[in-house]
Amino acid sequence: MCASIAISCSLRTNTAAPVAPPKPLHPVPSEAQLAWHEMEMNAFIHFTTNTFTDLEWGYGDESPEIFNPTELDADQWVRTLKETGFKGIILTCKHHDGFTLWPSKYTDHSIKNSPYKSGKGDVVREVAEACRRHSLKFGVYLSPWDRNRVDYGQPSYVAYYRNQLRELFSNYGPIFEMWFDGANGGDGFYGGARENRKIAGATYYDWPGTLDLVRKVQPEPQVLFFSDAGPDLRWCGNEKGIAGTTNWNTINNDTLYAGKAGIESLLNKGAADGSKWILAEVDVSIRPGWFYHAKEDSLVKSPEKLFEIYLTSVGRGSTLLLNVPPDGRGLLHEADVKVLKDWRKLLEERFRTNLAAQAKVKANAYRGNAKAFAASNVTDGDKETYWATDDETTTGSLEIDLGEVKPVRYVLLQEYIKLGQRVKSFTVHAWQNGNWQPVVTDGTTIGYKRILPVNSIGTDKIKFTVTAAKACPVISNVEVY
Ligand code: FUL
Repeated sequence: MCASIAISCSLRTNTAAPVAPPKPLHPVPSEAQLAWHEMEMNAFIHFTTNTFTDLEWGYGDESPEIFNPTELDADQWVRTLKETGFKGIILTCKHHDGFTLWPSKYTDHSIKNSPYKSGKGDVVREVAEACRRHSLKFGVYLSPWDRNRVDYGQPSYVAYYRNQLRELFSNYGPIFEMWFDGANGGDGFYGGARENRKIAGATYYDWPGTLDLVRKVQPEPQVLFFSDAGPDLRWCGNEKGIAGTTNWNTINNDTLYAGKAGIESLLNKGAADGSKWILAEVDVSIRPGWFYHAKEDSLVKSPEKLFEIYLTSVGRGSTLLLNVPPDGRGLLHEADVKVLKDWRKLLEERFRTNLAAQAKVKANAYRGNAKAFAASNVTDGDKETYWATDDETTTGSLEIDLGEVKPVRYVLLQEYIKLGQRVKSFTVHAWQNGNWQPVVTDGTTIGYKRILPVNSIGTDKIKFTVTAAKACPVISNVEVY
């Protein structure tokens, strides 16, 4: 009796096998990379002797005695950055001049020989602790090029550099990102030699050995390494705040190494056939220089300019690393703080009402006709659900019905990148005067996030069409503002 009832029940309730989700398209991001994508905005802090000598690249012969911020308040830095939307901070613990913002036991060119707190100060600790208080992640920049060191260029310098990394990674809590700067301008003090020194960028530092060491000192949480060539994060190829309109998170890093000339365009775009997930970070300064100079107080970028940079970085699937340099008092300058706050307001205003949240969405097709992959998943506010097509279908479209004509300025798209970056090209149309009018005709990549400015149109329906993809498209979110 039971058996026959069971059979007829299963027929009635249609217990067909559930439709399987798409298989990942490799490479895919690591968990730490995914978390980093979601941070979206981090701040860079450039602070060292340059702040007091008015230079951008200290020569390495400056006296530690000039380092004397009289009102240093790391809490003001971190509080301001937290309030204005940043999720992490990367501090120049040592810039090219070689001066260390912590009392390193391996050098005298250090805060320990400055008047700051009578040589007892430690700016790395102050910033790391303020980050912890305000729940921001803390990252470090330790310049490989060191214009102070007598042995720069020798193997012993690499050992020195590693000792300093060991100090930073052992004593200041979890570090989320490690920034390796590829710059080497050649000339320097070098312990008094005052000469030009070049190193073989690809081999001198033995990066694999250095990274292994760091991972051993701090195995968890996983630190992400930034350099021109990764291995986790790559430079976006310029310092203007602009990721490529085509921005693949994938690239082949065996074709790259730190300092190699002519790779900017490749870094900017990535490679559709890349075998590694190495996403582009967009570093840019709020001022013309990376360090504070009083003469640049009137040249702080405007809130509108920062908004534009937000669109060309976060809006192109990258993470923004915005530099905000403290002044000689040891404070973020009033001019920068005002711009940051006004920019925040602008972001909130422009992205206040997501018109898609209340809209009806339909797709031309969805995976196995299963609800789990239906169009409505792109507006449910759940980043774990998505619209997907059948495996053999690499195109498809979504129609978002706003119900009535509304002014639209931005369309925001997100791929479910846990399953890889897939979309190669797409278009956006708006329904106007009884026709689909093209508003984006040449869209290429989407990735973690793509925000498209669409020129303030009035429309009641938006159509998003994937015209080509490496595998079936998997779209987790669509927003309309
Ligand atoms: C460059 C450096 O030379 C600049 O001083 C700055 O630190 C910037 C972020 O990277 O390579």
